[in-house]
Amino acid sequence: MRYSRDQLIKAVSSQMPEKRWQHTQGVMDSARRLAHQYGADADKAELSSILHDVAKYWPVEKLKSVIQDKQLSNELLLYNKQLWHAEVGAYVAEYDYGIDDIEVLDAIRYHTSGRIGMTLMDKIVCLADYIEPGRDYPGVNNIRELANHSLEEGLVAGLDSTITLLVSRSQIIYPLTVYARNDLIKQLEANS
Ligand code: DGI
Ligand code: FE
Ligand code: FE
Repeated sequence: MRYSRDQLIKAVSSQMPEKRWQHTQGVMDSARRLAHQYGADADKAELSSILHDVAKYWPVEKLKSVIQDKQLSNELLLYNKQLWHAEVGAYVAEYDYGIDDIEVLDAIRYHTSGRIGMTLMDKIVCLADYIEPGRDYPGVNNIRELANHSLEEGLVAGLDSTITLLVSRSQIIYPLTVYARNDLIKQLEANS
């Protein structure tokens, strides 16, 4: 079945606590705004945002079994469980909600980790997730300001804040996050 925007919103919002749905709405608004500013398709940015955290409240065992059974990135299982909802979210978007746009599916899949060669849509959704109006963590206003003039600078600052937090807790870092950050810095250097 093909879902209309309203049907999708209804289906996704009913699967999460009110607070998480408010976060999702914030990401939808921020992603639309970034898409307008940086020349991306605002409807696609919004669609990716509606679905980006669809699997956030799945039980860990269910996330794990989908990653194993559907042969998604098994490597992900070696890293923080908080990364798993992104990969499973892309799967759910494709198979439960009939999304076949690879730009949208990848923006969902990489919204937490980032990746090397992030597309414009990947960048917009990942950064919108960092700066949506409901976010409140040390440094968020600096990331919001950077986002006003550069997607890459905003993302480097966002990924740095995540990496710094993980380091401060002596937690494992998913290597793709480090690669994503390094690649964005290389992009900035190439354009300077
Ligand atoms: O789902 P959200 O809370 O909206 O945000 P998210 O999908 O960006 O992140 C989920 C959490 O994953 C984030 O607070 C930090 C945590 N995390 C754990 N290990 C890693 C990681 N995030 C990244 N980017 N890389 C990691 O290795
Ligand atoms: Fe997420
Ligand atoms: Fe999110």
